[in-house]
This record gives sequence, C-alpha cells and structure tokens, in this order.
Amino acid sequence: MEVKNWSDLWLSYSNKIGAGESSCTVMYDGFEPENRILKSAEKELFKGLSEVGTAVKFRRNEAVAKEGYNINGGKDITVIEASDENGALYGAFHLLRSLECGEDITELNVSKAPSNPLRMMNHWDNMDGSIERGYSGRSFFFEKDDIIINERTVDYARFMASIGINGVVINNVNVKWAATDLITIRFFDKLYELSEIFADYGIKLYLSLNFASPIELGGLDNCDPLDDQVIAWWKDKVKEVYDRLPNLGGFLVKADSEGRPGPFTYGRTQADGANMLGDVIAPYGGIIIWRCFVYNCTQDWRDTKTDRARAGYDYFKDLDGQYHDNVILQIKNGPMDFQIREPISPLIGGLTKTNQMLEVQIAQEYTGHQIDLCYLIPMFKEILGFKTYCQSENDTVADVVSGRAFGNKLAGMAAVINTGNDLNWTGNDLAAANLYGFGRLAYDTELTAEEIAREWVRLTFDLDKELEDKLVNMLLTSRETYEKYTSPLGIGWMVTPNTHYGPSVDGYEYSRWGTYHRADHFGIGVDRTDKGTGYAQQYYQPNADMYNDPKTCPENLLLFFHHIPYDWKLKSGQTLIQYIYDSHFEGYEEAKELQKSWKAFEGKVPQNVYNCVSHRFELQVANAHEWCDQVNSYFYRKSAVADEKGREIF
Ligand code: GCV
Repeated sequence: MEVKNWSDLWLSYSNKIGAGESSCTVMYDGFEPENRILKSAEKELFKGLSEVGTAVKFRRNEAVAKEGYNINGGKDITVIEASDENGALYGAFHLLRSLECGEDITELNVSKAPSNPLRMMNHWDNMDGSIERGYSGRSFFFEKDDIIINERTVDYARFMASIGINGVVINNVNVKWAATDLITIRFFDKLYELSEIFADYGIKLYLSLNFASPIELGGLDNCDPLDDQVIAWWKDKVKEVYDRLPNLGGFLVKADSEGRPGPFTYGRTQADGANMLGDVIAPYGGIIIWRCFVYNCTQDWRDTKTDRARAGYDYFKDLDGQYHDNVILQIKNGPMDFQIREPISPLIGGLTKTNQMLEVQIAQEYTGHQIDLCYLIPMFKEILGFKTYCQSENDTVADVVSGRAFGNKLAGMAAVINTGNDLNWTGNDLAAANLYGFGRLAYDTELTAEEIAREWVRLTFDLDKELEDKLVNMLLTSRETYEKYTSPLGIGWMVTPNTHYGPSVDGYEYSRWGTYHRADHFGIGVDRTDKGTGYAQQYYQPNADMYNDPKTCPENLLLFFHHIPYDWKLKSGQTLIQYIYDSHFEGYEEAKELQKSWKAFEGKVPQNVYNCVSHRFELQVANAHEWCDQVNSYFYRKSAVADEKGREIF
C-alpha cells in the first residue's frame, strides 16, 4: 500500500472538522444507490461530514438543469436534488465546501446550474513523463512511454469533480512519438482503466490526436482529409478505439500549427479536416475539438503587414457555418499566445454559426512559471465579461462560449492545466488557486475573482480573518504586479525565447529578425490599425473604432494596437516613457512587498508550504529586479530620455 504523501489541496476536510470514515447517513430517492457517481459522492460525504451528524438525501428532480443541483439544508437532513448523477455529485461537493468555509449548512438553500456545458482541462503531458510548459514536476499520467494509474489518479479525479470539471484531455496537443500510439491496442487496457476512474467522477476522457496518424500508424502515403483511403482508415481506427473505449469523449486536434501536420498540406481547409473527423466519430457520440491556434510560424515577420494576431480570424472566419454539429472550435483567449494582457480574440463571437469554446492557460507559461505569484482569475473574469457586440444582447464572451448567445449545445471552457507530480500538485502551493479557480469559474461564471480566492483560501488553510484577507489581497493584486514589472500596456513578450521566463527585451522566436514590440528611437508598439496590419478591423463596431484610435483605445492595450512615441501623454499626464520606468520600478517594489507579506504566514500554514512559497517569492523578487533593470535600461538607451525621478537606470 502506497503511503499517501501528496497534498489534498482544497479537499483536506481538516480545517474545522475531523477527517475519516463516518456514520453519516446517505439516502436516495429516485437515484440508484449503486450508481458509480453516487458512490463517489457518498464516499466524499463520509470523508467530510464525519463529525457533523447530518443525514443527506439525494433526490431526483427532473426539473433541475443538467449537471445542476438544489440544496435544501435542514437540522436533521439536507436534501440534494438533481436531474442527473453529475449534478448530485456537484451538490455533494457544494455542501462540503460550504461546511468547510464555515457556513451553517442547516440554512443552505441554493440552486445552481452550470454556466458552461463543457468544462475541460487540457494536459500538455508527454508520454516520456515530461510536460510541455509544466512547472510542477513531471506527469502523473505518463512515464517512460507508459500510462500511470495509481491512487493519485483517483485523487486527481476527485479534485476535478469537486470544481465541476467534466472532461480531461490527458496528452499534449503536440502529439508525437509514443503518443501517436495512444489510439492503438498498446494502450487500450490502461486507457480503459483510466476512463473508468474518470467515469466514477462524472469526467469524460479525451485524447489529443495526431492528424498524420494515417501515415504514421496506417502506412498510408498521405493524410489528406478528403482522400477516400484516409477516410476509410479513420473509420476503422475510430471503430477500433470506441470498441475498446466506449466512454471516450472524443479528440482534441492541433493542426497546421508550429510544425504539426494538418489539412493545409493538401490544400484543404480547417473545416475539411475537422468535419472529416467529426463525421467519423459521430456514430459513437464523440466530438472533435479543433484548435484555432493556427498560424505560420515560419513567416517573415519583418513585413509590417504580416501580423500573427490576424491569423486565427483570417483562417477561420470565412468558414463560419461550415463546421458539422459535433465539431467545436477551441479558441485561445487572445489572438497571440497567453500573454499577461492581450485583447480578446475577435474570433470569439466573430463566428456566429459555429460551436466554439474558450481556451485559457493556467500553466503559467508567460505569467511566471508558477514561481511568480500570478492569480489569473481576474484576467479570466475580464475575458468573460468582454462585450463582443456580435449581437445586440447576450454578446459577452461568457454568453458566446456558454452557448447562450447562439443556442449551441456544444460550448464551454478549457484550461491548459498547471499540474504535475510535485507533492503539492502545482509547484507553487499558491498556484493551486488558479487550478481551483478555473474550475469554479467554468461552472459558475458569475462568481467573482475575490469570492473564488476567498473560498480557496478557506478550504486550503486555516487562517484568522486578518491573514485570510491578506492572502486574498495578495492573490487579487498579483496579476497587475506581474504585468507592471514585465511587459507594459499590452505589448507582451519581451521574455526569454523558448523558456518564456525572465526578460529578453528583443527576444524573438522562430526567426533571427524582428521584435514583438517594434521599438525604435521614437517609440514602441505595433500598428494594428487600418493604416497598419488592419487587425483592429477584425472586431465588430464599436470595438473596431475604439481600438483603432489611440485616444479611445484602452490604455492597458495601447501598445498592442499602436506604435506610440515615447513622449505621448497618457491620461494620467505621464509620458509613455515615464510610465514604462514607473511601472517597472513599482512592479519590482510590489514583488518585494509580496515577499514581505508572506512572512506573516510563518507558523500559520504548514512549514513545508511556507518554505516552498518563501523560496518562490525570493526567486520572484530576483526576476522582477532583472525585468525592471533590463526593460528600463533598454528603453532609456533607445529613447535617450532620462527618468524624471532621477532613479538609477544603467
Ligand atoms: C503545446 C505556445 C507554446 C507551445 C504550445 C502552443 C500551443 O506556442 O509555447 O508550447 O504547444 O502554444 O498552444 O499549441
């Protein structure tokens, strides 16, 4: 028997009540007590309700929304109503969460329905155990080209269900080497076992697919989606897969991007590729999630009309309405790549006749590698609240990706996950707030970033009110702090190429030429207006005009849309160059403040957590210092304008 030495994250049930098996009574009315998902719910209630002495009744009520629940607390019995087992399980987790957060559960009276039908985690785990953009150790799904299944797999499924996740893609979208074999007999048994564990918690297993499988596995000479032989190969393959994995949710596909194969090679469209797979998988009820992160990374970016930001819209917008019903497009939140601040992808809502879902990244690739504190939920709230103007009402990103705007059944949110096999799961213990937060938000987009942060803090630690407030505040301000000392006003990047941590102002990927920021002696920023790359025109009005004019463009995105002279006056009265200096000095100071604030938690959180986070703050401060130095001296040298406040810039 393995000794469990990994963290229970927010399911420790140890803060206010005792953990352990209990005599809590669970009753059923209209539900099958032996149902696997209800068994999981029951186990969880036994763990968390041990000393409370309330009975719980699961009652089927067809009027409750799919995967939703009602909870009616009472002195002797709490009733959880749901129309399906997932709803019942989520209701049980809600009850436990409320209890742990210190609420009086006898008074509970809630009704919940998920905001998004699909709530997914995307792992970028490779089969050798490495994780692309992983900052929390190695994979807990794979090692040495094999699948791992153990007690941690079950805990992982519990965590995911507790925050409402109902779909998990276990392997990297860059499907290479052994991962191509995941759809072969070599892995069916283990995948089946995994899908069964997931099914116990209402989660569907998904796989990332190699579009070139007909060549690599089938020995065909092409993977043209309109080729009869290729289609026949996929039909046989998908039948074989579903014979062995009947619960499989479907496939996630990255095609024609960063060296991955795709339909473009054969002069076909993204719709041709996605629909072919959609048709093949349709008889089994599966879905195809097709990513819109398609751009030509080998283009010559010195051409000022070439703009990577345009690519998603340019490739996908004209195909709107051509995608089949079981195909859904997965769109990154911004047009570039998970920067600390980007505008919302104009494709979201730009498409009106296509299933679409939002992709965000809680793996902190560009946002501090889970070394620097960066609570991302405020960013996700901004994204969801953005008005696209795709129609006169119900037009926010939240409306679009939930399916509400255009009546799509397939819709939702996915996150590139931030986990690994570190004992605390997320490298930095505080990064678990993003893991927790994404799930909670995907289930209920109305929750605020603060509510989520507070819940997570209460469930994870046992702090007095003052420290709880302090930690919530540290989380809530952390994104702005990170933004201040890294790349200002929406310019993005300036990170070390490939690793994406630490400053390299001119650092540029895929080419020896160019910069992402296009800074020169006079100014900085990318002209994406109608006189520049035309990207701003991809938005609906009035957003297009708003972004097109530097006077109306939100200042935090000014340099994303405009090339601005250093002496440009911002609304605050500061010049642009002075803003760059000030924000970097300020960000560095704030990083030091974060480190100082954390000292108050010594003895108040487990020592290993305290030490781990302390060490990371130390690294964060060094990182912020380096960013501040490098960015400020770079722009001082470019602009030759001195800091008004006379601070030392080399
Ligand atoms: C999985 C960025 C990352 C890549 C990632 C890619 C994607 O370019 O740096 O590591 O590949 O996004 O989202 O497919």
